[in-house]
Amino acid sequence: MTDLTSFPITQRWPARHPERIQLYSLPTPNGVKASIMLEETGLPYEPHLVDFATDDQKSPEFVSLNPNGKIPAMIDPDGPGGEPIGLFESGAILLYLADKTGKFIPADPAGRWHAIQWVMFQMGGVGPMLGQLGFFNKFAGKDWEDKRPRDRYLSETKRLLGVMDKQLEGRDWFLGADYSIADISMLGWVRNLIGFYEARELVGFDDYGNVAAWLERGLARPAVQRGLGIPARP
Ligand SMILES: N[C@@H](CCC(=O)N[C@@H](CS)C(=O)NCC(=O)O)C(=O)O
Repeated sequence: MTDLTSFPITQRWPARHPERIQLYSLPTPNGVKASIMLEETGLPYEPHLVDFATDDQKSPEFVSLNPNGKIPAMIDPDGPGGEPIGLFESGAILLYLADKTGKFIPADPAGRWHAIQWVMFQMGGVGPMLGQLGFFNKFAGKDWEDKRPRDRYLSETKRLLGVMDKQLEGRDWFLGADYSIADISMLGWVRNLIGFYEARELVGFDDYGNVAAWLERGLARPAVQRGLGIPARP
């Protein structure tokens, strides 16, 4: 019987199936990277809802697994050498699950590095910039009279969409014919930009036809649709 009691997070979110991967998350653009990947790979896992309304992500139990206090985080009871491993940072989680399963990352070294490169592009650019644009367009920042902060993130978002659009010219997915963790890292962000963040008109999304077609292809995947709702909100 797998024992995860050495992970304090399991005191607040008990593992009913400790032999399965434990996911601590919420369906936000960073959270859904992990749930989509888990759904795509078919690995057995147990999702736990981390509720921002009660600041669960800052609780001592959560911070014991992720000192950065942000979702997603996970425990794989069957980590390297058969020992349990805890992980945070969605990019690291995607890479770990890709390596564990050999899925959604090319086997050849050059292709593998290209996948990592686009995941880094998402982690360092797409996530932070689109997230800030969301803040200034939809949330507290929208009331700021000075529009220069919003416009800085707007122009950077448009620039990034341009980079993505160029890469997707003549390609179904970021790496070409094969869907990969690069796509998984970005789908939730672009969906949020034009959905929840209500920035479709603002960024002129229809100017980025390759990105729009890619998003549609991604959202048509059943595992993506399932992952977008996991863990279910109360
Ligand atoms: N670089 C981190 C970012 C994680 C992140 O920003 N998560 C957000 C949700 S999308 C969060 O937990 N926010 C709650 C908070 O900051 O308190 C990753 O990719 O995992």
